[in-house]
Amino acid sequence: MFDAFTKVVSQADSRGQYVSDSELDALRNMVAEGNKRMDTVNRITSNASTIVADAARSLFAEQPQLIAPGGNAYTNRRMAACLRDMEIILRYVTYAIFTGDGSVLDDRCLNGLRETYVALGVPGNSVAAGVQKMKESAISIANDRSNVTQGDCSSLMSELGSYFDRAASAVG
Ligand code: PEB
Repeated sequence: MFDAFTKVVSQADSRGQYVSDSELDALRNMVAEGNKRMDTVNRITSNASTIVADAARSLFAEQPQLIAPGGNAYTNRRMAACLRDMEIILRYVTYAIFTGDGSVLDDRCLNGLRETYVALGVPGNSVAAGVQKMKESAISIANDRSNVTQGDCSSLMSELGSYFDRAASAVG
C-alpha cells in the first residue's frame, strides 16, 4: 500500500536514483492543493450513505431483475450484502483519493474481487453499473461549488473518477 509520496520513493529506488525535480514539483503541487483533496474526502465521507442508497435505488430501477425472485439481490440478506459491497468500494475510493494513490484500492479491495463475484454468482457488470452511479453522484457532491473557496478542481475530479473507473473495470 502506497501513497503518492511512498510511490515516488519506491519508483526512484527501483531506478537507483534520487527523487527527480519533476516528481518533486508534482508532490509540491499536491501539498499546495491539499485542502481541496481533504474537502473532497470529507464531502464524500459525510454523504456516503446517500451516495450508496441513491446508486442502489437507480441500479435496481434499471435492472429490476436483480431484486425479483431469483435475482442476485433478492432477499434482504443479499440486498444487505449488495449495499455493503457498494459501501466498501466507496470507502476504498475515499482512501485512494485521500492518499493520492490507487494501490490501497487495488490491494485491499479489488484484488480477487472478480473471482469472488464469479464464484458467488454476483453479476459483475451490475456491480460495475452501480459503481458508475456512485461515481456520478460522488463527483457532483465533491465538485459542488457552493459554500467552498472557489478554485479549479478539474484534475482532482478526474483523479477521483479514475478510481471509480478502476473499480468498475475490475469487476465489469
Ligand atoms: C465482496 N461480496 C459478497 C461476499 C464477498 C463480497 C466476500 C461473500 C460473503 C458475504 O456474503 O458477505 N467483501 C466484499 C468486498 C470486499 C469484501 C467488496 C472487499 C474488501 O471483503 N448483488 C447484486 C448487485 C451487487 C450484489 C449487483 C451492487 O445483485 C452484491 C451489489 N455481494 C453481493 C451479494 C452478495 C455478495 C457477497 C448479493 C451475497 C451473495 C450470496 O450470498 O448469494
